[in-house]
Amino acid sequence: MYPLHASSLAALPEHIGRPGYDRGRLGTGIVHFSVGNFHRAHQAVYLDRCLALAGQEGWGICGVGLIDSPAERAKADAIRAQGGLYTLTLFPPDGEPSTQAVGSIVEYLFAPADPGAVLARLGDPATRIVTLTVTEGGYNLEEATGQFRLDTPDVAHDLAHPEAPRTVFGFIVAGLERRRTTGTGPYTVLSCDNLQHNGEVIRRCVLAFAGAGDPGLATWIEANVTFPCCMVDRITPGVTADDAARLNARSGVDDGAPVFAEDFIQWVIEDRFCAGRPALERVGVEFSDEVAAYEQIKLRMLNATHSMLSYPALLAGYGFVYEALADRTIHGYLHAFLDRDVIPLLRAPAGMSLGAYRDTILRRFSNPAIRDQLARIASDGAAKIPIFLGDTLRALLAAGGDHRRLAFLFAAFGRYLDGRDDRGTGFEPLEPHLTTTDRALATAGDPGAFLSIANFKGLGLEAGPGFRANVVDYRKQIAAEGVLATLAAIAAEES
Ligand code: CS2
Repeated sequence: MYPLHASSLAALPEHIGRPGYDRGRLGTGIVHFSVGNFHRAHQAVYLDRCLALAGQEGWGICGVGLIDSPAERAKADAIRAQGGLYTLTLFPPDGEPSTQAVGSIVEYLFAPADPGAVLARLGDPATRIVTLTVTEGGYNLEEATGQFRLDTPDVAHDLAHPEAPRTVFGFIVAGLERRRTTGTGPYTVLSCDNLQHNGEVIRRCVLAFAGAGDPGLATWIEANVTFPCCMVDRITPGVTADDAARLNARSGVDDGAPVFAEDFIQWVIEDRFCAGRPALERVGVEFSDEVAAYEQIKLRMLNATHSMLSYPALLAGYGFVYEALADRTIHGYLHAFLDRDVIPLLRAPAGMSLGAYRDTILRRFSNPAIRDQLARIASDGAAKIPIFLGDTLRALLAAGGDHRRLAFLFAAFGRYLDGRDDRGTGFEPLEPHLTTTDRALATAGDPGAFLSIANFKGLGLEAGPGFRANVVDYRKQIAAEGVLATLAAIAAEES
């Protein structure tokens, strides 16, 4: 096995791609919060390509870990031990996988151990962009109103201790405060999470947080900082210990933190960077004024289909996305969802075919080399479902449209919260955003009670009185006959 660290790069075997630049000459121009697998398979890869171009050496990434847990500490140690290097293996739907060593993360800071170092990096004039992937549910928003919450313990802590923040909001705002006082000028703040208008959302969070501490700072941010929206896309499964061993055995590299992904990749960004940006347009990133349309289509088609899939498929006993896609009943239901429930509500940007996009999504999900865990996609459903399915549901309810597939999905989610599949096998739903009250509702004897959890408040379920009744009926049918029989019955009504 070949080791992976800065001085071993040249010795890696021929078939491993490696950085096309001298890492020793890189500067840090970007600070990224939450270095997950997705960041390492997406943004860091575009930057890796970009750093190989003349004049782009200043755009290395400083990764920041925010969560104080043993797993995150171990990850920080693994990333640091390899000087930020890691291998990424891409699995095309047909053809041979390929592995490359990615070199764009030049520094890694673990914020809970040293928040001061993160603030110093943010205050450094070389930092010109701050990016974040803190998950869809990580924006600390009030469910019903969408307003930023100032009363959560970590935010309250950060408002009281700007010198040692815990949250991404505390860091971004304290960093901007430094730059205002020192006259360094602003940095761009770029959210890379799957949220409609993600730039607007992070802007709202940052302004609310800043305004609560110092209204003058909020005014300065409003006038100087830009928050571009962007659409990000690459399916990046979680990496289990087995996956890591499999990836390392394939590549021959002894990587403490390998990543794998599909070969598809896309990033569409609004070109509004207040302090300069890398030449990303030269490495495949699209800059567009129509980001909202791309975001909407991706969230309402790709991410929504993931959500539509994961709960029933887990209940049916499947573990991976590709396995479930091979089930004709499930495939047909997803196709019908996209075709009948979603596409008629969307308008494609010029030159894009929604039918072709639908087929691409179903093909990408069917790739057997991408062992994407249904449990990963199902996790945090309370936060993701309103984001990915909310607009479609509201539109169908308002128009009195066919909401059977969505009612079925909610029924499956309610049953999933019970933690038992159709065969009676138990599992632990990963739902970090459920409150104690929510959990009580989810496990109440009443099969419709979970529809009242806090995160579903903005869904307008009361606008469709038949919806709740349908959800309850489907829950009973799933309990009696199983998810697949219930789905088959819905499909049979159609033909
Ligand atoms: C998934 C996404 O988490 C989810 O629910 O839909 O992680 C999805 O794989 C990515 O957005 C693909 O770009």
